[in-house]
Amino acid sequence: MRETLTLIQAAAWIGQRKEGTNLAPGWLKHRGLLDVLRETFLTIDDLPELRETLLEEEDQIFAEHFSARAYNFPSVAKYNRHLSTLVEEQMNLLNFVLTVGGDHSIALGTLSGVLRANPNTKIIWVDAHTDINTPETSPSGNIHGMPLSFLMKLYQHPMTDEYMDFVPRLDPKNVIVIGARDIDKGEVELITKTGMTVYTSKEVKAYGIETVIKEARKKLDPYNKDPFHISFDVDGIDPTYAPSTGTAVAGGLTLNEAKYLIEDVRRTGRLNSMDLVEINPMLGTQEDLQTTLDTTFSLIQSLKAPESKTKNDSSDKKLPLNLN
Ligand SMILES: [Mn+2]
Repeated sequence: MRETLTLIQAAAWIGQRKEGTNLAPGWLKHRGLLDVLRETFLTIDDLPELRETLLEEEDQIFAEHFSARAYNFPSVAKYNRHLSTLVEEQMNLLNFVLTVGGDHSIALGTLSGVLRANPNTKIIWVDAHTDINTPETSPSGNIHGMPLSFLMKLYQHPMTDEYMDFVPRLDPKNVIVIGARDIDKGEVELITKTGMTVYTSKEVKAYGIETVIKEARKKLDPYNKDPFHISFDVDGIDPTYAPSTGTAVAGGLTLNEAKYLIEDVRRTGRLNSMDLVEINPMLGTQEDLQTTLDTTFSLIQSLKAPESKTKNDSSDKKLPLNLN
């Protein structure tokens, strides 16, 4: 169980079109994020915020020559190349790496870093969407809906390949999406083609989160040996719990379901990293912001080690189970 946490603040927003996700790490810190983390981990290593540089000219030239759509592609790719190095370094220190976004395009960087450090890592992707569009299938052209396709190398083009050489290939059978309920037409085809497992939020309601996460883990990691990464998009939860996000869709996971999921994976002792993305403090009323904040902190508290057994743990200092 990793007890030292590295906090990476991925202050990014250009993977989609609503400014504000870049402000989430600073806002969360201002509202007490470090205190919440200190309750949950023994040591916190808080790295400086990683800001974007908008390469306007390069992005514009790219857009003029590219036949499909992927807005700000060079800027997003270069940001994530940098982020991947940072994540890889921190993973190699055997720290728990929590990356607070940012929009979900930052998963290009976090997953690349995590997979370079541990190629066997299994990914649990909590999201209202499946984020597997390519620049050809995407209705919006926003890269936050495309990270899985780039990671799986489903889209290859000399213009994008040139920027994506830092991305290792993610095997589709090493990722499971949970909570999806807004899947684009082109994505359905890609899901079928890759065989990626998706549990919709309806399936979570039907079978129960306990069954779904147990099945997901068994499928990803049948021998109970591999590390896990959770890429958590707050729009995976129902908007009643996390309204301050850019692409909210009704009918999501309850907070308790989301917490159970995180606690279950953490209990394996092999959850080594997590992303928390798409929080946008510029969206919603004061009440919406408070609700989103409470939810975010509650999700982070789910990381509290349920049975913090280390070799030297001779006292009965066990942390209590946190299942409510
Ligand atoms: Mn997402």
